Amino acid sequence: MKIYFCGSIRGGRQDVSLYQTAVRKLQSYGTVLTEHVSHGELTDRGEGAGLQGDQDIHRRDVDWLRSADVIVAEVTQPSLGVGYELGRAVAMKKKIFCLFRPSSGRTLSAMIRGAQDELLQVQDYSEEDLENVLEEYFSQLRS
Ligand code: 6IA
Repeated sequence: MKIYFCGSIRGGRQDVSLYQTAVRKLQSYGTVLTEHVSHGELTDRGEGAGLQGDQDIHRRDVDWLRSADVIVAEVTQPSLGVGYELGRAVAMKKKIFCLFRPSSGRTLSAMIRGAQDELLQVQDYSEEDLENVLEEYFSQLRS
């Protein structure tokens, strides 16, 4: 299974340790195409893994999105890039699992929470439940 993980880069790297936990868990279900999103050395200027043109990043990411079986997005830290990826993924009729932490004090965009349907699911969770909510989603996907 090919999994596309979305998390904030230039939107802010505050949740990078959670992205690492999510990616590690997701790797037990398949290939995570976007493992770099969880790399600690990647800064909010998006420079950590070496220089690459934004057009190349966009082209490669949209190709990966097209090839993905499922999209998992941590949406607590607002990110234009993640919102864009989700919009493209909805248009591609992909299965999408969005994870949001109410304990952040933020309110999730209505354009994400309001997009829930049979393909897009929004899950509120707390940090210590991250692996469990992923386990539940993927066991239901496989059944
Ligand atoms: O607007 P943001 O930067 O927060 O958008 C983050 C989302 O866009 C992530 O889910 C990524 O899939 C994608 N994205 C944004 N910047 C990059 C990027 N930057 N590389 C790959 N995907 C990106 C440059 C780092 C690279 C040299 C490894």
